[in-house]
Amino acid sequence: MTLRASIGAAVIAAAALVMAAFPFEYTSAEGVAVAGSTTVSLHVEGMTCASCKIAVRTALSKLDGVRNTSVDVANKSATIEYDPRKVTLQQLVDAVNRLGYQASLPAQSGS
Ligand SMILES: [Cu+2]
Repeated sequence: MTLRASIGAAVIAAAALVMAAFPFEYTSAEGVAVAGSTTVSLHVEGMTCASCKIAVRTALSKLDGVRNTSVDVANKSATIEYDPRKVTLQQLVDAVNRLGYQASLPAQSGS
């Protein structure tokens, strides 16, 4: 029956779309391909107290894909464990910057 055939075609098309939208290999901004989880330390300027620390940590935790965040005010850093398939490094930086702090990407260890 043609209806059944067209449903089958639609399912195949949908599957093809999903595969196209989610390529198998993910490459993070640092050029490191990671499966599921990666950790980055952002440099964060402007944090001065415990409230800043909580604000940054909370904002980061709200992002889908962020698993763990630890913020160190003294060292001006935020260490984030995240799933690069769900959230990008730029989104992490933006979340901190929206609060009024200045987050920057860590200097890459050169090759
Ligand atoms: Cu503060």
